[in-house]
Amino acid sequence: MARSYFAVAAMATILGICTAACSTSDSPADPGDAGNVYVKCDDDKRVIPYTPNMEVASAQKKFKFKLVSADPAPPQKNHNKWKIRIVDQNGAEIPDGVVTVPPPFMPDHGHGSSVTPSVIPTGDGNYDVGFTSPLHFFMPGVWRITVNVKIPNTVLDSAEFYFCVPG
Ligand SMILES: [Cu+2]
Repeated sequence: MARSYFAVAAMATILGICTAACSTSDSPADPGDAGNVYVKCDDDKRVIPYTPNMEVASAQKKFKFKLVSADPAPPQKNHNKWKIRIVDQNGAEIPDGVVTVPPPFMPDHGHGSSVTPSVIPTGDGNYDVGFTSPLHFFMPGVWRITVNVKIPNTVLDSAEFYFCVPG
């Protein structure tokens, strides 16, 4: 009897902490991880509206990072495939350097996807991302997709794409 009372009390405490922590969000329309409220975040200041061949500024300004096309377009919940293109300032393919895309991250929720998307070079600075292992946006909200160019252990340049995944 006493044991179950404490179990219930402990559970209530955990839920109380979670309610306080999980309700904190930069985006008032985002219900967090709570569930089934329709998420509208396309007016979020970080989010960029999807257009084919969209380019985002990179951290080091060494290379140009372009999202050539997304499938589905615009990005949607669950599995996504992107064609990206990364070239130097003269429009030439990066001679050496490996492109990596870590698992997408939800900055407002403090968690990411557990899936590391595949990155396959297809020539002339083009890369298929998510074709054999997906870009997995498993819930609605703001997602950050980071693209790195590395030579093996050093990041030469990187860029971030922010998208609102509705749902
Ligand atoms: Cu989330």
